[in-house]
Amino acid sequence: MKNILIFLLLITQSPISIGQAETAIKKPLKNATVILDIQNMTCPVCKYTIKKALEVKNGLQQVTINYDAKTATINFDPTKTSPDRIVKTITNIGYPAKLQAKNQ
Ligand SMILES: [Cu+2]
Repeated sequence: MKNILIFLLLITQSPISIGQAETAIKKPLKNATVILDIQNMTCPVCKYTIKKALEVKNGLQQVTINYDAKTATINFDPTKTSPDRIVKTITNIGYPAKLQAKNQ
């Protein structure tokens, strides 16, 4: 009986350690953040237009647009998009954008 208990203990514990190892391997690479200057935002609704375009075309979820400062702070996965693509997406929908100097 004692042996069976030890055996059960071993088989119930091993999947946990395998699971932890997989989590460590699948951990995503660190995201990057850029700040852009955006022109032509004429009303507060413009920021939602820009956010939507970035979600659809670049798969971006973490976009913070400051209407008063005319800037966008964007957190992105460098393996899925790039600052150049982000700038093009915003510029193409009518809001000329450029990276702030401190990003470069
Ligand atoms: Cu607007």
